[in-house]
Amino acid sequence: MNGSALSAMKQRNGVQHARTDGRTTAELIRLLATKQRLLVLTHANPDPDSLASAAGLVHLARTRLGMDARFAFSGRIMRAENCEMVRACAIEMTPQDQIDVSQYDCLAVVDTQPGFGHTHLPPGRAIDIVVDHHVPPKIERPVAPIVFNDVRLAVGATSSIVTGYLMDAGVEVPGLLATALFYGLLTDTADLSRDTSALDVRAYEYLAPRVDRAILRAIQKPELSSDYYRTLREALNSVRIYGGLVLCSLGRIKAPEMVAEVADLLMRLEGKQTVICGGLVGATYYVSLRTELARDAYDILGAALDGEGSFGGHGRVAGGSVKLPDDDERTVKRFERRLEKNALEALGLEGTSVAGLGGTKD
Ligand SMILES: [Mn+2]
Repeated sequence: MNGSALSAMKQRNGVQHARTDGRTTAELIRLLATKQRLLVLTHANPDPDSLASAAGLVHLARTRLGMDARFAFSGRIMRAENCEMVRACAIEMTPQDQIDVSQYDCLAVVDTQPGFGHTHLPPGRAIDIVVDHHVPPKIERPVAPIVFNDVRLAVGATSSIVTGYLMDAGVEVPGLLATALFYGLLTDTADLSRDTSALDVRAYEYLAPRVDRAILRAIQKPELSSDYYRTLREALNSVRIYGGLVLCSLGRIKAPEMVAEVADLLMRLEGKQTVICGGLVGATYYVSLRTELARDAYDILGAALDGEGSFGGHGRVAGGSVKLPDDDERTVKRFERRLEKNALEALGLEGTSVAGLGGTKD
């Protein structure tokens, strides 16, 4: 095992301690001070942790350095919770395709890294700043070295790292931003129950008294459409259980977030160990995987997709998508059979009998 693999393993096992000495923040501020205009980017369809991290970095650059800073996103804001977060916390964001990247002399990427499939960065442009907590992707040919590369695998949320910068820099965090960062931290660490480092706890304690509790509550329990409940009914009817593996096909869905929602819900089913949910939007098949096995969710999903599509994730959670040749029902069924077969093989469950939620063999 080489040195970096060993240190990655140590970091996974939580040996790496959260940095709290402010040296990293000082480096970041020194870099920002040499720039005029900052563009903050993240992965497509940003989740609460990435939304809050981006808003926090923009706030740091504007408040501490007086920079012209902006957050640009690609894809769409999914889940009723995330839409409510953006609305209620007044997160300023511009669609990436409406941005003239050449107007910015500083590019930052938060909660993801160049090289990830779900991260669409301006082609040919060097990235100056990366702030993330995911295992770095293997990149064949980076455009240029990243000047400030703060990737902390032991930290549960990028929101915690960004909160650390704000604390170190002495920048006051207003209530709405504190609420966003707090929610980002809660979602990525499942209320501090997983992947939680000393920095996550420190950020939590710093943000907690600043949070607008009524807004937080509104974000966590937003209204849901009747369409949501209809999809849920169909999804539950389709559940296939193979021992500890729960598979669920949502068929055609309006928006891809529903696969993750149902996967989360099914992870509370007694007896489950791994949940895989899939659904079709256009001709793209979206997959969400959750597991409580020791094996990384990313590895299991990789084996289940067997080289098809793109995917990401870490720890107990992974997601991906595969562009199918067409949206014909037979094409979808064929793909789902492949996915099911690969998943059963990956988990050593070949030959296990199948049951539905009602317990009847189907
Ligand atoms: Mn994150």
